[in-house]
Amino acid sequence: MDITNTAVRSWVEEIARLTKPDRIVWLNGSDEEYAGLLAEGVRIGQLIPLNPDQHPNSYLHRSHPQDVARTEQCTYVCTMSQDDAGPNNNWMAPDEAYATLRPLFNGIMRGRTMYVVPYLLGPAGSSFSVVGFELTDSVYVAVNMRIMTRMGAIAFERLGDSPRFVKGVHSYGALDPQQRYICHFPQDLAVWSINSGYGGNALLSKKCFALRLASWLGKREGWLAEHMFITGVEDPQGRTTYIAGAFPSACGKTNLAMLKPAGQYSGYKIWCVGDDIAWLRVGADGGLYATNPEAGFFGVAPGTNMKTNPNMMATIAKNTIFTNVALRPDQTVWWEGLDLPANVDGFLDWQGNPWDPASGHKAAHPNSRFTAPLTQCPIYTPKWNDPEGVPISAILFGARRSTLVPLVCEAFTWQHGVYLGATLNSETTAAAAGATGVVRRDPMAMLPFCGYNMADYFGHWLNVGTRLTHPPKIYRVNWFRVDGQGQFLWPGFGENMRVLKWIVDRCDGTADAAETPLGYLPTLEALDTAGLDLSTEALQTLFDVDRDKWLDAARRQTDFFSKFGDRLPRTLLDEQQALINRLKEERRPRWKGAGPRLLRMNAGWSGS
Ligand code: GTP
Ligand code: SPV
Ligand code: MN
Repeated sequence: MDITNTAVRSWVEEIARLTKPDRIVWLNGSDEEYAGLLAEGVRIGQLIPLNPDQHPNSYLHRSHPQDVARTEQCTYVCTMSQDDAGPNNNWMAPDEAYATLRPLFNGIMRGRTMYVVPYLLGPAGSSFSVVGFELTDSVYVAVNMRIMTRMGAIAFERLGDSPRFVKGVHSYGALDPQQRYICHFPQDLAVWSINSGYGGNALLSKKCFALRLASWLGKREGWLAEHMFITGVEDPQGRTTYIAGAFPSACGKTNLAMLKPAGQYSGYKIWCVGDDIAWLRVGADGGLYATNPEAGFFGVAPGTNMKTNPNMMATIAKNTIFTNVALRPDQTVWWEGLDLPANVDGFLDWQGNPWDPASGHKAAHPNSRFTAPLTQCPIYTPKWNDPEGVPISAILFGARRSTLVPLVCEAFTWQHGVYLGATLNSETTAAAAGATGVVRRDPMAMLPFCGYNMADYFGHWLNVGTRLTHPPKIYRVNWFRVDGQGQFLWPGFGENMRVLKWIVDRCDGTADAAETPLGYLPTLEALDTAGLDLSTEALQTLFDVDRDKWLDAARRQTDFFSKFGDRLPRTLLDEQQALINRLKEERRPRWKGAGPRLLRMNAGWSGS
């Protein structure tokens, strides 16, 4: 390739002088090149070819057992001042970070190939889009980037002579977890990552650029980079309502983004625009518009099957890279949630060891994943490529909460919605290293991904709201409430269509809601529960508003808010106080449109 952009050339030369690869390969994104990369991956043992009949052009990768998830403790935001990174980020001064990293990168690519991966995040010709480059010595990273981004010549076309591109430098190093760093330098639009090959640590287009650096850019330029799926709900009349939703890692974005409506909703169509990241801007008409900067899915394998997510099963039927799933003797893949055959002889677990189900350990790693092209999704929409993005009518904040939080609740206003997002609590999952099931604050599902002080981030959200002439409605949802036996109360997956339907109808102004201290909850008449195997007791729990517990929860938000000191927007404290006041109000039946059944159900609020 003839590289005429001098800024790119001199930067690649600079990094090559430091890392000293044997070879530099500039990638152009072609099919032949991709085939060559896959062959190279097989040759060096990073990729295992799968059964060509069952999994055409698909491969299995087994990672280092200590390198299976994002490592937040090794992730730094290196702003000049620590306050700009905020209490939500690990911080190192830029000079100190470079001084730590340079010796680690020095000569690290000796005997290796350095791949130069050019890519565009967002549609060609869109004002949303930004060019990035990743320099990596990992062929696994290179092939994943080919799936996850618009990779190759398209990036050079967009960049022209411009020196403005995101500079990603990655080496899997020695995969040493003790020496692992993922450092972000917003001022330089740069990310340096070493000693991990795992998705979110190593595919620098994804969380590092499209969220951490992009959120920082968005703050400066007036837009938002969010950990959100984007999906369109087309009603039987052919009108499509677009919804964006932020749920923490492994809390259901991918599944909701390509939901298959259950039976009675077969007249509705779901259109998938994206499953993990959204860039949002205020349009000329005062509406909020979203694009998905990515071109593929890096999804959680366990739990994915024909019942929970048939669209994803179709998406990953070919041209897919599987990471840390189990392998059957016929070179097909398996994970928990797929049918388990009676005979598991010859099954290898995610580390390649013979698997014994009786041992109690899982065959696939709980954070095992697949990487597949977005355009293979049967319900992907060409709107994904629309330079204008799609107009967003509703924003969902979802979390994994076994207690307290109702199935769905609508914010009174944009500001109240920002408060609902800012106070999101969720149980930790296997997507990040560390204990799972621990409740932690994860504002807007962005705790690990916001590239600057979250106090300023909340302020930015409030600001964007003032620029919207018709802001989307904001909802908090929770599919993960459990009963006394620890069983999920809500069937979830395709049945989440019932909740989406209520939300779409709310956006149209045709669905009823009851006003509660938390926000608007659906009246039982408005939320379709017909045909569900749900006891009255279960429904009661799903919509219960326990005043005492909520008062306690609202008060406990003070600990979190106080971490941000004076930088926190007052509005959030006002919203907290307003919630406390509403919860303390005497049982005043302020219900608007509440059905009698709901009134009975919400005894905790209406007073008993
Ligand atoms: P990241 O890719 O880590 O950002 O995750 P995600 O938010 O896209 O989560 P995903 O949709 O992959 O779901 C994660 C896990 O939650 C999977 O094991 C799913 O089976 C499970 N899950 C998703 N939706 C539901 C639901 O509606 N109900 C229940 N009970 N589980 C769900
Ligand atoms: C997540 O953890 O939220 C993911 C996977 O989507 S990763 O790319 O590793 O961030
Ligand atoms: Mn994610």
